[in-house]
Amino acid sequence: MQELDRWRLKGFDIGAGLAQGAERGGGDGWIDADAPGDTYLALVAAGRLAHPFKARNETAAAWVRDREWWWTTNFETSAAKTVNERITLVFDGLDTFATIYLDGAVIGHADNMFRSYAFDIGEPLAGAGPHTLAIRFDPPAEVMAGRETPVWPAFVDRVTVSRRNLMRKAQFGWGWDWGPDLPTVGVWKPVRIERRTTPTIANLNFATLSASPDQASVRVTIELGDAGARLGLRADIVLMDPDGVQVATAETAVAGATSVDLRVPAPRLWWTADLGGQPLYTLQVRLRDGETVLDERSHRVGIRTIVIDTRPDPDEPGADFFTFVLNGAPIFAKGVCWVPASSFVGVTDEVQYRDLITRAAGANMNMIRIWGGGVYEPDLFYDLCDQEGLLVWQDFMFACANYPEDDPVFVENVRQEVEEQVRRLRVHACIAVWCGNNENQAMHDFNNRVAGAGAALQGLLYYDRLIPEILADLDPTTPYRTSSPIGGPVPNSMRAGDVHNWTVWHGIPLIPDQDMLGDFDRSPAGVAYTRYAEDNARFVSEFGIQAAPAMQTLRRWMAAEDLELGSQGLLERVKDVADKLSAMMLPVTGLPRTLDDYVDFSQWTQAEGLKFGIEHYRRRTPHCSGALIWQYNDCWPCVSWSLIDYDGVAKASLHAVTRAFAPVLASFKPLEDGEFELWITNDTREAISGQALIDLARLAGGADWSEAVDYQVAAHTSVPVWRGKAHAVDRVLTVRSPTEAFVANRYLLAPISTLALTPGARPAVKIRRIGSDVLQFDLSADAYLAFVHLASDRPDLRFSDNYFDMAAGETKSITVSGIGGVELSEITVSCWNAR
Ligand code: BMA
Repeated sequence: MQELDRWRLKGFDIGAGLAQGAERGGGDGWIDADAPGDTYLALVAAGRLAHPFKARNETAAAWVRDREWWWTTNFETSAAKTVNERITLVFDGLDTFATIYLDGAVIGHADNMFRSYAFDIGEPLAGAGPHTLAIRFDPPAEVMAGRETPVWPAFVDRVTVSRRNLMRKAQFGWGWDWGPDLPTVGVWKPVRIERRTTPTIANLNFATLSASPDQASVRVTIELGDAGARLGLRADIVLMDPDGVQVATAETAVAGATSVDLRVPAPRLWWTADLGGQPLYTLQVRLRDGETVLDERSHRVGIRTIVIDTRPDPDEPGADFFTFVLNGAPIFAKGVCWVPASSFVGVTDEVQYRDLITRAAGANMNMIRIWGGGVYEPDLFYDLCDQEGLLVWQDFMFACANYPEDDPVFVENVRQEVEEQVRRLRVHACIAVWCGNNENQAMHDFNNRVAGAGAALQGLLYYDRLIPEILADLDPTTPYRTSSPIGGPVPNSMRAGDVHNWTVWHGIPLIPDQDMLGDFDRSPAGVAYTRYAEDNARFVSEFGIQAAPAMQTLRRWMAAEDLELGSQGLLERVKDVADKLSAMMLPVTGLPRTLDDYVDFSQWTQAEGLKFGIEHYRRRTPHCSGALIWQYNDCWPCVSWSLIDYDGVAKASLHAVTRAFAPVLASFKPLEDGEFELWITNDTREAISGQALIDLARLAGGADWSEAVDYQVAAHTSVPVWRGKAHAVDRVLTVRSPTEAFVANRYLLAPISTLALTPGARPAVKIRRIGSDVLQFDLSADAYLAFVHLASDRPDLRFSDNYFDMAAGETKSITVSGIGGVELSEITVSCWNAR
């Protein structure tokens, strides 16, 4: 195998490349590029383009999409082709409309960024070389010229402008309400030359058919590569447990696709991070012809069953459950929606993936939804989710649009894409559900009924027929949903399936006990996060609130003169309507007057709002069984719904969410009569019992009263354990566990803007070095402190907790770690009182 990772690229006027000999890499002006890589970033590195994320440069990069880009590389073949040899040029991904030239002659085309392409180059490769490989990428607008786009009438958006729905290309690249308009182009995945003389194992699958403590039944499927029709081949299958002990073996004849069922005694089951371990077995398959081994392949696999319980909910007539059941145990899905980690989709590296995925597991999450407007992520992503214990809700890449059904070439292109992605990903223990698209049915329904547009929905061919047929064949054991959201009398119904709650933030109407329709209400009261309390959804697969990234992140990317509220540079980083954030903040923090205020106010509002929503949804266990936040991460430095900004800096919300997602939750529920209930939510697999200590604490110190209540809560259950009165702007309801069985919690009795905090109070701080890369901050409070946080100019520092409140008399220790050491001078400590 020969990797082709060093390339050069050059832009031409449309149609001019060939005339200038680009197919042979001729002429000058080529710049270096890596594969996988990205054209914009190669131009930046060569000094030909100002970084599109810096200052106000996004629009200055608009010319890139309209050029004809050529990528070229040279290679030599080490040995001459033998008689039986196949020499294949494999592209894992080309973005998007590509014509491939080898030594000046066309050898193939590509038109789907989500597929790999392989070309037999045995014949054209005469001699050792050097050979020239060149790829012409045609501008999408040129390819699409004259093509009609199925759009929703009365809904003119970027689809109409970009015709993104006609291209099998990352949809968010054409701009989204959190992402810049920077459609990528280039070799975005690895390229290699493979030489083979024997049949190969093309694909391995491993599916758990059933699992009990005594025994699991698993199915191994082996698919052979192109020469697989050869007769008489056999395969040896070995399954080893995490300690390397063989637990099952089989020997079978193979041809085409062959399945073998194995029994695994006393299986060690794969669980999500919150519920158990992630034992990974090793599946090894050896392909042989007689005694000659032709190929070997292995995969790390997990034994687990997963189904979605959609039975009627006996306690809520007219509604059905929507509960993931892992290894027979119903679970509450706690997690986030994932968007590509960079606009430049080819450049996200292992360090970033590892950081984001381990932090999700560390934030008490157990599910990540890969949203349908991005990309199918690389194998590494799913390997990490297998290892960390995160289930993956996998959308197919269709989002917020109609998709053409009447073009057989497009349909076939989608078929190939779906088959390839299902084959690649189905083997992973983490894959919990396949999902046809993001919001296509819901938006269509909404447009038709609210906007009165009577257009047909185009795309059901994929979600209702093509995808489920492929899954029935290739992955029958993993659940499938036709869309997110879907279920019930209308797609976004609260009675069945999943819901996207955009009442909060977008003001999309929500009428309790009916379905989400009515008038938009974008007033501060209409979008207030307290409206999450009206949501009776069975599973919330999107809900969210925007916040600014850390000031330090803004400083790294914005022009100094734009670092103020209302500047053009800031507005360009808010891709949704900027006023919506004001409506969210107004009743909570009041409106900011400075950029520093804006960062703090928006982060406080987002953190408090998500906490409120999660606590509501979790108290509804088991009637509600999932809360996936929109959105986890960012593809560029911007103001968005993310919990972690583009530079990797956690917003206050990530820490609030981590606490609210803890397996056992103690939360106060405000009642309509002004009283409060304390609820204990138990997401573990065992019944729990313990004591909760409740205080009505004075902000200045001391408490009006303290109470201790005992609780007993069954697994996957939520119950009220106390009811009482509390009011006044200078008091706070607090709850804690004497045994740290749950995370301490509090309910502020007034918005932070009117809360009677002791002005100027700060934590007392003692700092100790507890390792070369770790500092410990011991904090103590004399009065109630809100929003205590540690900050740094270094985006790589990680804080064990941050943006928390401290009651008077409370102490807390925080560790700060950073690779390569952390210095005291790099960290500041502040809080809301001292603003
Ligand atoms: C949903 C998502 C995204 C969008 C988000 C915020 O519609 O699926 O399309 O970015 O809400 O508006």
